Amino acid sequence: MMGRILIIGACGQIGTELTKKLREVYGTENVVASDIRKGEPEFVASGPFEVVNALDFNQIESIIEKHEVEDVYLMAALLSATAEKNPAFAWDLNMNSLFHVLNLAKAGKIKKIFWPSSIAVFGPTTPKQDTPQYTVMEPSTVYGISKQSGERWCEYYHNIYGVDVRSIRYPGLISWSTLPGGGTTDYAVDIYHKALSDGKYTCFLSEETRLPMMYMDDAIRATIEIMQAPADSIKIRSAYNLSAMDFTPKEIAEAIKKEIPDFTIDYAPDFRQKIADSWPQSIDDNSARQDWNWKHEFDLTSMTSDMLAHLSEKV
Ligand code: AKB
Repeated sequence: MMGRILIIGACGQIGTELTKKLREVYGTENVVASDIRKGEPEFVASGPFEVVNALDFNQIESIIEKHEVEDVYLMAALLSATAEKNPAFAWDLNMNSLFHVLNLAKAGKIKKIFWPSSIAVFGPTTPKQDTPQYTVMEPSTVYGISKQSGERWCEYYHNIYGVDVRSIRYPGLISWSTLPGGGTTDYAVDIYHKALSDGKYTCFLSEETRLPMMYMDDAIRATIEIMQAPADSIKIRSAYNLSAMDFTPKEIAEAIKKEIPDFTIDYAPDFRQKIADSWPQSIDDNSARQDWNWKHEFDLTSMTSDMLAHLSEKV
């Protein structure tokens, strides 16, 4: 039997859905969810769960030994907007949790790591359209600085110690079943909830702010596919650009209006505008498409129909 999988940060936006999908693929007992605190009782009861502080090396090591873990998905992180409010803690959490897992792999205690990077590795001096895999990277947020440094360390541990670490630069992620926690792209989830509950939404980004985005189904599939790919097809050991769609608040509002004609939007940009303005508008992800056969499925129209259908059932 293959070793088990550990997800650190399993109660977050990506972690919750990743846990469910990995359990479908590998069996509930083979996927251990963990987070700093217990999440929804239903989620905690749905399979093996451990309370783990991502900053506690010994705790992670003992859970790995207890459950005979082979692969770790390290999803714990402070996202862009929250990180700006607490830069020192963001740096500590985002970097040291990664070092713990990289060092466990270096010591031969685990075989494979997934660690999420982000479009936040790019900055105001990066070309904004079709941002290439290799380009100028001068991130201006603490989150982006931590992700860029993390990428460098992943590549270093791979090159020097042979650690099998794989990573994706996620764009903004949109999901009906879990809420985002403290990102700049969170508006693209809130807008669907408010469209159904209030028929209107006040957006914290301006109407023409274009950002790369992806539906969660695609993001989870990409995460599992990059981890399942043969090691020699993963040519990039920092992190892969990944793309599905890009849109502005005005365009997502228009897509919603096609299904909810009375929906209205207004704009009140806040501190997150500056973060969004420093990021790419669209991403060139040819390397991921060539190396491990990445293909997205959802665009703005199909995502909007799926989001509204699922959220309407919940209301
Ligand atoms: C954020 O907005 O901080 C995240 C991201 C793009 O990494 N969604």
